[in-house]
Amino acid sequence: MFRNLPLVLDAQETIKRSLAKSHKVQVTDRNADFKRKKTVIAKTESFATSLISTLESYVKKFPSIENLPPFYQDLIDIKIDVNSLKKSLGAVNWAYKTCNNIYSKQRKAMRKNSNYDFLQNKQQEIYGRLTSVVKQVSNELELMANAQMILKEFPDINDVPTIVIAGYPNVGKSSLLRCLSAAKPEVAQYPFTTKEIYVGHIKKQERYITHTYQIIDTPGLLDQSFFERNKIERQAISALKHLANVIIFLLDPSETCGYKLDDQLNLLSEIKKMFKFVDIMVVETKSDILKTESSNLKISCKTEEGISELKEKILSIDVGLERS
Ligand SMILES: Nc1nc2c(ncn2[C@@H]2O[C@H](COP(=O)(O)OP(=O)(O)OP(=O)(O)O)[C@@H](O)[C@H]2O)c(=O)[nH]1
Ligand SMILES: [Mg+2]
Repeated sequence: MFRNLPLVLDAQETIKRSLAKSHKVQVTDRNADFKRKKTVIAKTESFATSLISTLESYVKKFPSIENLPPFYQDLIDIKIDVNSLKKSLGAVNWAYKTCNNIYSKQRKAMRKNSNYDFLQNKQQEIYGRLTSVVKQVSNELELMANAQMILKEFPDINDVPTIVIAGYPNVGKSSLLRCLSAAKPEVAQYPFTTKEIYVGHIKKQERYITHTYQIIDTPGLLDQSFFERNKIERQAISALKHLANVIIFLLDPSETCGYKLDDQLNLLSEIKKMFKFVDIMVVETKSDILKTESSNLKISCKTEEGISELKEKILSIDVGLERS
């Protein structure tokens, strides 16, 4: 979603690019004296307008946080300090306006006077004043550039039926996403391996129409109150809250995940309370190690037991499903 954002450069690089552009400017005039003067004016114009439009584009092209879908707003809130980002956008906007004001005044003075020395002095003055304004917002530009890097890493979420896999750490959520789709989230023996949201897809062909289902792997959750949740866990809660049409809640009755089944069941009741209006499919993992007597679907990513049945259940989810 944010892959094509224009790059915000730091203060030095922003200035350097506008200078490089202005160095390329050439003016033709048969009269050598006119040519010299016109060249100073044209180079100054090129530098100033390029710098001003660059600053303007940094602010204008930055996605407006309020207009983003709520899941992305949450992610921004979790991963970026929104207040600092807003302040930085304000500061860079100030720099854009200030440069614009300085140059519009100085530009008139340059046009009115044809003395070469005066023009050269004015050029130096304009370069000096504009670069000093840009340098004043160098920290803010850096913060915006960092925020952009984080935004570019955000997962692409589409408006299609969405199944969110949730559960305790280490129960096999990422293994299941790997089993169901082509996505390759990291799988490891220790808890809290997954620190981000991962998205995979499965498709269903119905006559000439291909329906896509989005499967989302989330970081593991412990049974604790929302306020104790760290930033990684909050991403999982946000995916459940804003994206899930259906939740697949994984239980690991073998407890090889390192957590008691009772604690996992407590989390399940919490999730049921939090998301009353979302369908929850409870699925038991690691059936190759242990199978309970319960009526829950049992799967194993090692032996693939139950995987095609689970896939069928997912593909039978109503594709016109609206989020409740
Ligand atoms: N025997 C067996 N082991 C499994 C199965 N599924 C996952 N595992 C193992 O369980 C461990 C954790 O698997 P992951 O898929 O990383 O678990 P996770 O829930 O994504 O873990 P976090 O990202 O830390 O929350 C790994 O060592 C897997 O190989 C299974 O069906 N059977
Ligand atoms: Mg994982």
